[in-house]
Amino acid sequence: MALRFLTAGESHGPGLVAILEGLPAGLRLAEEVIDRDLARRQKGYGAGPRMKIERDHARILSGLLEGVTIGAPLALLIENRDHERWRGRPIAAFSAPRPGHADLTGALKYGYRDLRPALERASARETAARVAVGAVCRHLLEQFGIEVGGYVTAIGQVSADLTEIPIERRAALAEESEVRCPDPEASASMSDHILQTMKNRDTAGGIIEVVALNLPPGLGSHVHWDRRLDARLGAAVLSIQAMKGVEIGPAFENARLPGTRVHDAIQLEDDKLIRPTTRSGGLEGGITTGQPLVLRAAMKPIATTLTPQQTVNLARGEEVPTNYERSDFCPVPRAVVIVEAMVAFVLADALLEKLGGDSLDEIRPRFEALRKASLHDLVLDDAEHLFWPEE
Ligand code: EPS
Repeated sequence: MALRFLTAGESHGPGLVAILEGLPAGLRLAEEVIDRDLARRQKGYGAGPRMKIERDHARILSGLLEGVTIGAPLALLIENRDHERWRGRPIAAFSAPRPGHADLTGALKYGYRDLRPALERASARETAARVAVGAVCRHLLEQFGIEVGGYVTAIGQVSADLTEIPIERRAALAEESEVRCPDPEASASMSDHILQTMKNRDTAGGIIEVVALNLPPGLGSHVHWDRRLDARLGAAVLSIQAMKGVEIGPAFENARLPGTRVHDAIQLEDDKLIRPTTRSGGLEGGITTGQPLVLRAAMKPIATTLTPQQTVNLARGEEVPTNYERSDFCPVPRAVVIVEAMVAFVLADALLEKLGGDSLDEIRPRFEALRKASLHDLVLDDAEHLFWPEE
């Protein structure tokens, strides 16, 4: 692993902190680059009232001198504006866990005297810190022409039809939609579905697709389970609050088809190796093929519902309905930015691991020298080999 990060902070505490370690020196960076993604994360139909309170801004506390990284850890601070309303005030007991949240499992594990500590750290507020880290990683990838973008493909029962929209245009089109969906018709139905969900005092989940363009072949590896890029992407995305499924390309659809209809043929055009279809999702053997990388994430409807659910008051030992905690109705449009962030982090890590080097100046020529998907970059000798000689 070349890059790593930590986050700290509670949802209603003073703020969130992230430390990103492993960035090369020589990357020009401004807080605005991070704030742009933080603002995108706050915007989306179905967000709760908290997003009207916060104006997320990341302060870069270290690792940057004269606006350029120095190879040292980058420390980021995002203050919680909402904290003012909580500081110095007694907070009512919270003893009835919400089914599906970390309230019960967290309390069972850590032995809390109140469920709030579980809620505070499990909350998706923490994803603001991840998005800040992801924005820096995205900025690094952009230095090499690699783009990461995402969009919503389904909310509840409403699915987008993306067959006519080229993969390169989807993320930009999605930014024009309040539900971050590039299909305008589906967008309108998704907004209706979210409105209906709010009226029903319920929550809605959905599916997010993230695409990475212009990746070089050769990131990740087939040689060990924890170096396979699909595994690293899967773990990173499943670590996001409420994400319960990940697929690379149309994996679940592929599982129902015969092999001859699933795999992307290999063709020769001049001396370039061409793949006419993209069903692999851009990864073969845990390694990038050089095609667009496509990842989908399934987000469950969040656990905090206005309609009470059945639970138990753990302090009093009696069955009770859940109490409503202020929350989102459908965070799926906002969560696109979080999935992008985790994908950008994994790809930046894999790129740095592949290229090595301590500064951008050192890394750039290595990127240019990478093997491309063409015959003249390969060294096959078409000869017999004695791979396992007699002892
Ligand atoms: C969340 C509940 C809401 C959301 C929060 C996640 O927070 P609060 O209880 O403060 O209203 O707004 O998301 C964020 C704060 C955020 O920044 O995305 C939860 O229960 O997970």
